[in-house]
Amino acid sequence: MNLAESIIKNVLLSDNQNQILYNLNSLSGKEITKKTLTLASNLRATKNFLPGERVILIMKDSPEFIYSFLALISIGCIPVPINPLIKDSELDYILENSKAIGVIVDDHQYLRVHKSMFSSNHIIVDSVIVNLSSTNEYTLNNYLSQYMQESDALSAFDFEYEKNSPIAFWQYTSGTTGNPKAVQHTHHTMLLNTDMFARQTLKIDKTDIIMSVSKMFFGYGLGNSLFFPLLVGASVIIDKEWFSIDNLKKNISLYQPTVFFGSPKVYLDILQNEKKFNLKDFTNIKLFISAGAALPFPLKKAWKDRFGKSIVNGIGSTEIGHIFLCDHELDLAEENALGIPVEGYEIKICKSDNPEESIDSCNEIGEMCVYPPANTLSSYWNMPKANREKYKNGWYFSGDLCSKTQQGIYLYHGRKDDLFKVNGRWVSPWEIENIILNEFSEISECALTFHLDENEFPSPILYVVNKAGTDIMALEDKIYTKLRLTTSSYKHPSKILFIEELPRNSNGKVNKKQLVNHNVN
Ligand code: 3SK
Repeated sequence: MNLAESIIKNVLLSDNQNQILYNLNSLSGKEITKKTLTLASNLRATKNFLPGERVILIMKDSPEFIYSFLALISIGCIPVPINPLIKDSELDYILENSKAIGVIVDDHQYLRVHKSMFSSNHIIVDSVIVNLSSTNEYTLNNYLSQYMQESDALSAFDFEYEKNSPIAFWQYTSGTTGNPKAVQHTHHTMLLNTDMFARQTLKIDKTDIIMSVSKMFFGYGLGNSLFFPLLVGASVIIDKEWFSIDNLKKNISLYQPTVFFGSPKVYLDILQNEKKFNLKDFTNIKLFISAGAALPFPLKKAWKDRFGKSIVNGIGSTEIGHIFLCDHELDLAEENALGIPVEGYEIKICKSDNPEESIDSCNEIGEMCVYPPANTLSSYWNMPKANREKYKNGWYFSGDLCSKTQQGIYLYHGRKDDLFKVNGRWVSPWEIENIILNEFSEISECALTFHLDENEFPSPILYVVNKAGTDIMALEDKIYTKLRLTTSSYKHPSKILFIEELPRNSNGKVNKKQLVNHNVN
């Protein structure tokens, strides 16, 4: 079943009254799907928007994001949403790597996409929908001008494109090599996750009003704000602004959500600004969910003490598509407890990279591997080596270190490799180290790692071994200037420490673990 077809038919042919609530406006789910069909029909008539072709979406959360994304899937094109704050150099990489034939941008992104395409020798055109393979340019309004009647639109449309490709959409994720990898998702992935996680586990239904702090360019936000409401029939609050406490408070009091998707950092920010909130603000919210990073136990406890409701802690990944393990309705005592698998997902702990060699005994630590429901296993685009490493016999190797208790509860023991998350987003040390070593000949070695701040959130720390006679203050300034120009700010070190040598293990490899929480004061 085509993913967009399921959503559109579910909305148009049901009695769901779901609303997209935004910016003091609202649009019904039916309006969104009619726009989707109109845009899809007109895109299909445009040369180059052919099945299997990738189209990059650089948009803030908006109704336009939703119907552009769905229209592309409807005609077999593959939408690739990316963070609107992405650096131009990263955008260049993705444009090149994806071989995208088009870009859909919202107005504020318009000029920077031009700039980026200049630098990567793509064809420059003036438009909001940019067709990279020709000099055509369009605005969404051009496309929507031949508005079709709902019934004509639906009956005239055929969704037979799944035959050409099982892939519905891509999401880029950072990997150990530093370059982002495109995760290819099938049509079934989010149909199943919505059913298993949103409908059956969380029991979200059409009476709910969903609010997600995570934006739709990220897998967590895409599920929360697009798939869950449109497939379940719930309403959703979307906001193009980035998260702030004032904005959050405004949206809560304006729209009264019943389900709230946040991250550990968001819950901490709310607690730190608790004077701005009162219990009344949260009375309609029956479910608080956290994902994107490990939820520290003291934070979970402080939230319950303050607001009287538990936060559901979920573990998900871009490769699986959404949350596959959580602690919903489990009152767990262990501080590092993650919970149990979401129905439909099998989980085992492996002690080697052979999925058949799983750990049966309790409390032994290994890598958590996930076997998703039929037809929902993803893969990386054009990365055979990474595919071999992460996907084996239908199992996805998550890189999370876990153990299992006798009661079947999974416990967390950190990440297998050096990657770490800052505010829910992956930081690849290699990427930063490479930039620095390439740029500064006065640096002989460097290592990016992290320390846990006073709230137990990871914060990047850069260790630098410099050559004798270097002006350290000037070097520090130059490093920050370089990083500001080339990478997103969440990857920047909160501190740069100059040391004499990096610790090494017996094989001569840098031992980063020794640097984690090394004295940084
Ligand atoms: O936690 C995550 O990293 C994640 C990524 C994609 C989709 C959903 C989630 C929770």
